[in-house]
Amino acid sequence: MSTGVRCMLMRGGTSKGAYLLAGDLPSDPGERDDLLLRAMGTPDPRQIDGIGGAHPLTSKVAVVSRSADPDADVDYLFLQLGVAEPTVSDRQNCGNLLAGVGPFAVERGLVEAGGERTSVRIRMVNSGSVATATFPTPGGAVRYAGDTAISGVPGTAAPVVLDFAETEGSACGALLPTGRLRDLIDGVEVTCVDNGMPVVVAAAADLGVTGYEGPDELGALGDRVQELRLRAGELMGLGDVTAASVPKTTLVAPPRDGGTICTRTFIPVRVHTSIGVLGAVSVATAVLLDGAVGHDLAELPPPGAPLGIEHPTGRLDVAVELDGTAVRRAGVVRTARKLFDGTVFPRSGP
Ligand code: NQM
Repeated sequence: MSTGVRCMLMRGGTSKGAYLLAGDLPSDPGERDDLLLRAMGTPDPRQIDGIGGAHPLTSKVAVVSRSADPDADVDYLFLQLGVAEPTVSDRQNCGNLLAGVGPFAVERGLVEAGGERTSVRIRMVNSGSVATATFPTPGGAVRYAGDTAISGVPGTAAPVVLDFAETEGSACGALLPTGRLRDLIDGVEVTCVDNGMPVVVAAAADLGVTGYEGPDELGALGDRVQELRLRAGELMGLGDVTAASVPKTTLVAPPRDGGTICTRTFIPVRVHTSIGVLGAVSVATAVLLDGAVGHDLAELPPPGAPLGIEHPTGRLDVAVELDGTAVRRAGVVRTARKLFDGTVFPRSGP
């Protein structure tokens, strides 16, 4: 292992990460995590001695393997690595890195390309749920170039359509993990929701901001958000979430760019430059629920139309179909790109 590990660097949606085959990594999770920390250059705020990008959105790993589940083609384990802290967490999904998993599986020969387009059924090991990714594979090879633009990524690329089957909470086991549409925490009304990502939704105005500030202007709210999510984490059955990457917190305000709702998201205390895919799916689900925080602030589209989740660098359109308070399905369009394929050399010491 000290000589290097086969690794592909990919942009998945608005995130970037290292994609590896499970078989190329130590099977012991402790040894695996240690190797990944050394490969990414964690702990160090600059990750200068590794391939991490010095931000949670670029300190991510996808571990992929063939699936033994008859309902899936591949298994995808997402690992969020700390930047300055030596942490590795498998307690959340990542819908952005998910966009690269299908192409990676074809690139590595785990799945055969199926014609003009290929659909790959991906079991998200972190939550046990299955997503289907569909992307162009003309002539049997993944095509990354295309006309699809997503907010937060310059230029255009080929679309990766992600479909999520019904979920019952990714980490919490329920769509409304506290059993209520609203909870009152430290005088702030929140809705705790988990449709793929545990999120605490609060009105921006209740935290004394407009919700239209840029990420840099909201950094000072970090301590307040941490207090809120610590209490929410307990109510959601997640226990002590001091060092966990979930729940996220999303502040909502009325839309102002033709979308459904405006968002500013903390992951978990740093402000996201956009919003996570499954985070957006969870927020969209909350605003659809009559009585939830955000419902009255939203400009809801006609039934069946996508919900436009506005964020600091644009908008993420999410399709969510509900049946009462049960989720039928959710979908989103992303893009992904192979950036580099080769061997990563983890540093030798801790
Ligand atoms: O919500 C950031 C991201 C994510 C996670 C985060 C994600 C998701 O933007 O599905 O993609 O919430 O930590 O990649």
